Formats: sequence, structure tokens, C-alpha cells
Amino acid sequence: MIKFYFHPSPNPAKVALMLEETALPYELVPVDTRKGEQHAPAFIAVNPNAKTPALVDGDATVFDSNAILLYLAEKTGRFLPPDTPAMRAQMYSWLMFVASGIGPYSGQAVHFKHFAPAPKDYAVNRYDFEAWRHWNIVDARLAEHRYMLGDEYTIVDMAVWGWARAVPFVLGADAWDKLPHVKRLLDEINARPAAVRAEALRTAHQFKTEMDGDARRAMFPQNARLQE
Ligand SMILES: N[C@@H](CCC(=O)N[C@@H](CS)C(=O)NCC(=O)O)C(=O)O
Repeated sequence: MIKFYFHPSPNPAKVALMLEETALPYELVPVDTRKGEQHAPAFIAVNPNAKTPALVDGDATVFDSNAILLYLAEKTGRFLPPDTPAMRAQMYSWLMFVASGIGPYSGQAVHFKHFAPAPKDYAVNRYDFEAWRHWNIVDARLAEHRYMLGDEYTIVDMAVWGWARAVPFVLGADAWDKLPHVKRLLDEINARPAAVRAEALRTAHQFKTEMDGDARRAMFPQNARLQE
């Protein structure tokens, strides 16, 4: 059975949605990143990057959320666009755009706005600007198309959904006023039974919620260098 290494945060959420959409049987393996469990040698053997999500499927080990989405889509033949070079080109482009743009800029915007010590104006401005720029590109795309790749719901929409859930935390409470098409996609996917089940995984395990000193040491190891 598939082992799914999970924490209730944006990148693992995409994979939870795909597993639920495909109804593949899986065993949930909680990795409590606020307790530092991502640094355990047994987990690093699965994902050398020490981050969630990761997945073990027999002799296949796959990490990085969008790689996992592709792996599961190829395994099941589901939630892929029509099999033409033009559509595959679109899929790879948007999947990598989410992986290298939406995720990192949104994640760093959250880090600097909510967790970094002052002074941080320069970093907040940079990451807020870039996060907005990336989300505006997604919104413009969704103004033209029902889904990211056209008329069909695919893994690219699941990749967007993972981070769209966090948009108010990333960009601010009024962000939805300016991203109506992203909000429309979020609401549509949220209503899917698979998304409801994926969200329910949040309570499948009692994950640590406090961002206390131990959690900061586990998640922001770079800060130790400031104390040397
Ligand atoms: N590129 C990776 C990023 C994974 C990532 O940043 N995961 C976060 C949760 S969304 C995590 O595990 N953070 C724990 C840490 O940074 O120590 C992916 O898409 O899977």
C-alpha cells in the first residue's frame, strides 16, 4: 500500500487531494514538522530534502508535491490533459510554474510577513510583490479558461488548489477581491467530495499548532547561525 508522508500544509494538501480523487488506498504517515520530525533519518531516507509531502509506493519513492502529482497521474492515467504534445507542453509549463513560482513565493511571503524578525520591509515587499505577480498570472489564466488547462480538471488545478487555500494568509484578508477567478476555482474544488476528505486529514492526527521556540528551531534552522 502507498505510504503518504503528510503534514496539513499546502504542498501535502495537493497530494492528499489527488489520492482522494483517485481513491488509491494509502496509509497516512504523519510528519509533524513543528516537532522537527522532517529531520529524522528515517524520513530523510525517503525525502533527502526533509520536507513534506513524500510518497513510497512499493519500490518507488517520490518526493516534491508536483512530482508526486505527475507520478500518480501517470500511474492511474487520470487527471491528465488530452495526450497531445501541445497539451503536455501546457501541463508541464503550468505545473512547473506552480512548483517554482506560486509555491516558493507564497511560502516566502508567509515566512517574512508572519514569522521573520524585523527589519523585514525589503523582504516583505519583494515576496509580497512576487507572490501577487504570480497569483495575478493564475487569475488571468482562469479568467480565460474554466480550469488551468482548459475544459478539464487536472493535476494542475490540484497544484493550484493546495496554495489557493492559503491565499488570505499569503496575500492578505482582502486578496479574494482581486483574484475572483482563483476564488471561483477554489470554491469549486472545495465542494468536491475528495477535497472534503483531503481537508479532513488535518484532524487525522494531532499535529502541533504552536509556533513556539522548538517549532522555530525545527522549521527555520538558519536562525541558529544568527546566534553564533
Ligand atoms: N518543493 C517542495 C516543498 C515542500 C515544502 O516546503 N513542504 C513544507 C510544507 S508545505 C514543509 O514540509 N516544511 C517543513 C520545513 O520546512 O521544515 C514540494 O513542493 O513538495
